[in-house]
Amino acid sequence: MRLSRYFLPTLRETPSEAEIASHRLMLRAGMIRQSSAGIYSWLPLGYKVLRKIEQIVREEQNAIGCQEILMPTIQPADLWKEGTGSGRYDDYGPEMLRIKDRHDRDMLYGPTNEEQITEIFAASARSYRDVPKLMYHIQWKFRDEVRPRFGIMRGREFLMKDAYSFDLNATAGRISYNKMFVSYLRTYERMGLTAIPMAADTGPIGGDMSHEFLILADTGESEIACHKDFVDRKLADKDIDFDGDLQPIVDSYTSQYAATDEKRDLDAEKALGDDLVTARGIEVGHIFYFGTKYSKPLGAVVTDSDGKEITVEMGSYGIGVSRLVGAIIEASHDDDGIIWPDAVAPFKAGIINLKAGDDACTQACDDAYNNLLSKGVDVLYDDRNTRAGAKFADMDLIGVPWQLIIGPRGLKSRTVELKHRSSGEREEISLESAQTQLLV
Ligand code: 5CA
Repeated sequence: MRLSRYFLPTLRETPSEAEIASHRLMLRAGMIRQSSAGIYSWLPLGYKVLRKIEQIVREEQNAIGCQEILMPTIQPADLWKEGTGSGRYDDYGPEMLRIKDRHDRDMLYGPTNEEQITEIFAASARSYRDVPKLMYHIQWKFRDEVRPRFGIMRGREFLMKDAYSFDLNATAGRISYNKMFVSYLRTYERMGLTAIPMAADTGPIGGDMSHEFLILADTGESEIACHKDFVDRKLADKDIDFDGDLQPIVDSYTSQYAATDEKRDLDAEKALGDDLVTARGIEVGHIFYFGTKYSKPLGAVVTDSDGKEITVEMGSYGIGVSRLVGAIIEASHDDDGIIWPDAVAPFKAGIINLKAGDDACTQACDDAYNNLLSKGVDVLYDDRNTRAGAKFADMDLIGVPWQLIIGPRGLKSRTVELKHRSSGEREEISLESAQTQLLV
């Protein structure tokens, strides 16, 4: 992409309404634009990152046999009402956006999809052969939050991955829960994040087992406490057999102390002594096991091998896809801007033409750009006729991991500078080897 043609409305000034770094940087980097409180448009750069995060989430869900579907954003209220549905229509309160269609029928903009998916499953499930099943979708949700804030971090409209499991009994349900638990650890790791699973309250979703996944950040909304081993913990086993027994991995994570505000245990914390870390965290995922809470009222029943009717056991598993964009920035930025982890970076490399008016320099930049593009490297080429200083600042602000800086002086000896955004290191190397380095 040539920057001269790219819609990248960056801001020099810090927007006054933004209280935290990620919100500030997303506005300054031209990633989003507010439409109304807690509702945002995603501009090219922001949307590119959102799609990369979404794709990692998708790949990891597919890897555990969870199947992608797409349910609508608008649902009939009957699915939620007492008598015809789950019965939580009234309990959900003012967070739910309630709508009437032209026939005066009650509809709603989905804040989550337990009811909808249970209806879909119940319509065709017959016997024990129809379970286990895992399904997910990645769809916009609406919750009329009391205090939408921090940009897309606590939005009213936000993108969520929500998955649902259907099993014959609690033992099988636990296996599905464990699959998601371990898959989440892997999903966040791929994005360069260390997420800590913490026992959590279930809130309006319900159920008796639940874990939140939090990443540590000073600006997080939750106060947490955990064993210090969690802080940089990585999954030890990279080749996880998801059809094998995952309980030991789950146990190894859940046996160490980690709790959000409402679940904190001061005695346990005292016992940890110097091993205790208290911090703030951002909730990037939440998983629930709630048995028959939805399958019972919505009639999701199968017969077992003896022909006896069994109400299926369910769980639901959410990841805040749009929130992750902000969470990653909170975890990875400096005074100059965003530092994208490679896996979610909007572009792998940038080319900075230090002298757009110089024919030889422009030719060298054009050639490098075309060469890298032809080899499949996603490059942002700053071909604008502006000051070098402004180009450096923009490339750092939007956080491009590798920056190829090409100027007439270096070109005399066919050398260029290759800058690594995260380490800040700059290396003078030949134009050719700089390009080779970007191919790996
Ligand atoms: N049905 C369940 C799981 S599928 C559910 O809705 N869980 S949730 O309420 O915890 O939301 C799942 C994830 O969505 C949260 O962990 C959080 O990362 C994200 N999320 C929730 N509310 C918002 C919001 N207002 N703005 C941005 N992300 C949000």
